[in-house]
Amino acid sequence: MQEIPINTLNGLRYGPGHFDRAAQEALVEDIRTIVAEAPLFRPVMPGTGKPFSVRMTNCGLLGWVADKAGYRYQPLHPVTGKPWPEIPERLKDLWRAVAPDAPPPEACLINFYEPGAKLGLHQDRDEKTFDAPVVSVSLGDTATFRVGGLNRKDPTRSFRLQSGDVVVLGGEARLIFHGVDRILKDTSTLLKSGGRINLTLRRVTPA
Ligand code: MD6
Ligand code: FE
Repeated sequence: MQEIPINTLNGLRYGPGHFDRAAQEALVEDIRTIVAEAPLFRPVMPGTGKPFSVRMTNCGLLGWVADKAGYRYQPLHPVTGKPWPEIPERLKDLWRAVAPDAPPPEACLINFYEPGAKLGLHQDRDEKTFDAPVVSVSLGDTATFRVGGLNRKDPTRSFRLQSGDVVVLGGEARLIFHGVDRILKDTSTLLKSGGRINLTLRRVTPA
């Protein structure tokens, strides 16, 4: 993992090619199993009700949802009313490897981007603790990932996330603004119909 200093903050780490092709394929299989049990849904912005361009689901004890009422973590799928499936062992292994001092992850948000989808600049701050990092895995088409500082107006830089790459936002960088500008079409053969999956593992409650 390489440390990427961002606006003088430490704690943004980048692991290019952390997962090889075989591991990426195994992760996609894990995700297919999860999506069969916990179907993708399209969240809407609180207040305005504007739909996100990404579709989502979760695994873990808690899942992140967004609807007219707000952003929150909840133990049940908003459509099926069932508990979220378990976090795959392969992802728990990743968490232990990159966040050995943190308690186990409670939530894994699964974002699915079709070509054209994006994710606005945001902070991950709906958790009740910011002590643990947020750990992400990219699968499928390459994304341009933008990272800034602790204030929305701070300068940003962007870099490409390819299939198999891992990003960790921890330490001083735990609450930096970040987002996905665009998905670069046909840059990966991992997903048969194209697009991109991003997985983010989080600790939600204090240990
Ligand atoms: C994405 N990622 O890569 C969106 N959040 O599609 C995130 O929002 C993210 O990559 C927290 C930590 C790492 C991330
Ligand atoms: Fe995020």
